[in-house]
Amino acid sequence: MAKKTAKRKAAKKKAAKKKPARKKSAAKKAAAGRKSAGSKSAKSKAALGSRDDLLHYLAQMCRIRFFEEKVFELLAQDLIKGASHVYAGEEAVAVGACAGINHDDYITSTHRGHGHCLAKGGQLRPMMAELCGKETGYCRGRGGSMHIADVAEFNLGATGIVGSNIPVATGAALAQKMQGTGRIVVCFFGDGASNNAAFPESLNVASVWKLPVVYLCENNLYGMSVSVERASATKDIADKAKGYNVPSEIVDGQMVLTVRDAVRAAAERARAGEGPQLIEAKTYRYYGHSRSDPRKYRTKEEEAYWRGRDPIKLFEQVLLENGIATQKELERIEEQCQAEVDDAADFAVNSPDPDPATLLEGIYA
Ligand SMILES: Cc1ncc(C[n+]2csc(CCOP(=O)(O)OP(=O)(O)O)c2C)c(N)n1
Ligand SMILES: [Mg+2]
Repeated sequence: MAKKTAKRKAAKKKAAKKKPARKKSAAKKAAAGRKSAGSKSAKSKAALGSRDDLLHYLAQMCRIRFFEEKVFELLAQDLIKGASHVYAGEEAVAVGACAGINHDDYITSTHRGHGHCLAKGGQLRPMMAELCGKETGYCRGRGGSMHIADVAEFNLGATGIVGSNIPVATGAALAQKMQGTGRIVVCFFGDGASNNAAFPESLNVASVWKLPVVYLCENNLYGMSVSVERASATKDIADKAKGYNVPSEIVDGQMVLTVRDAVRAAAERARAGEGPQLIEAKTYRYYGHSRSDPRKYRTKEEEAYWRGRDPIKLFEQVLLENGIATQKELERIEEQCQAEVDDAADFAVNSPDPDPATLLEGIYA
C-alpha cells in the first residue's frame, strides 16, 4: 500500500508539471452550467458545508476511485470475470447527488453502478466479493457487477438493461407520493439511455402526476463508442425535458458541491410536491466502456483535458484554498481509503466460491 501511495504521489507531481492539453469544444461543454460551488466568489466558506461532511465527500470519491482502479487490476488478472463498467472520473456526480438527499431517499442505478452503490452507503467488502463472484458478495456471487441492490441504504439497484431503471424510479416515486412518505427518488442514467423510449414515457407521466423524482443524467459524452452528437437529436440532454414541461439544468459534473447543491434544490422542490426535474451533469469516464474497449473513438487530447478536470483534484483544491484541510490530511484520507479498498480486495479474493449445491437457491421460476 505504501508503494501504491508513493506511486500515486509521483504521478501527481508529474501531472502537476504537465499542463493538460485543451480541447476547445469539450472545454466549453464542461464549463457550461452553474458557476462552480467552492470557488471563493461563488460561496462563503460556511455555505460549503461542515468540515466533517466535506471530508466525507472526499473520502467517498477516493473510495470509488481506488475501488475502480482495483477492479481494473482484478479484471486484468481474471479474478473478476464478465463485464464491469467502471465509474472512475465520474465520482463527483454520485457523491454530490447522494450528499444532496436524505439517507432514506431512494436511488436507482445503471450498468455503471459501483459509484452509485458506494456513494449511497454500500460496503466495500461485499461489493468487491460480488464482483469476484464469491459467496460473501451482496448477491452471494450470483449477480456480479450489474445487479447489486442495497435496500438497507435505499438503493433500488443497478441493471444491465440501459434505460430500464428510469420507469423503476418513476414507479418508486409514484409509490412515495401515494404512501405519503415524503421521500424522493434520484434516478441515475446515461446520455445513451436518454435515447431509449423509457425516458420520454417516464418524464411525461412524472410531469403529469407531479412525481417526486430527480432524473440525473450522467452525460459522459459517449454511449459505448457512439458520441452524443451522433446518437442524440439534441446536443444537451437537458433540452429533452422541455417537451414534457419538466424544468432542467446543466451542471458541471466534475464539481461535487455543484452537483450536491443542484440535486438538493431539485429534491426539495420534488418533496414539496412540485414534481420532477432533470439535471444533466457533464462528466467523463476515464476508462473505456468496458475492459475490451480500446477507446479509438476519442482523442488523447480529449482524455488529457478531462484528466485535468479530475473531480478529486478539483475538490482537494477547494478544501486547501478554503483552509478546510491541510495537504497532509488529504494524503492521510487517500491512504486510509486505499487501505480499505486493499482490504476489500483481499477479503473478496480469499472468500469461498458459492457451493454448487446451492445453485438453485434464489431462483423464483
Ligand atoms: C436496452 C439496451 N440496449 C443496449 C444495450 C447495450 N449497452 C450497454 S451499455 C450501453 C451504452 C449506454 O450508454 P450511456 O447510457 O451513455 O451510459 P454510459 O455507459 O456512458 O455510462 C449500451 C448501448 C443494453 N445493455 N441495453
Ligand atoms: Mg454515456
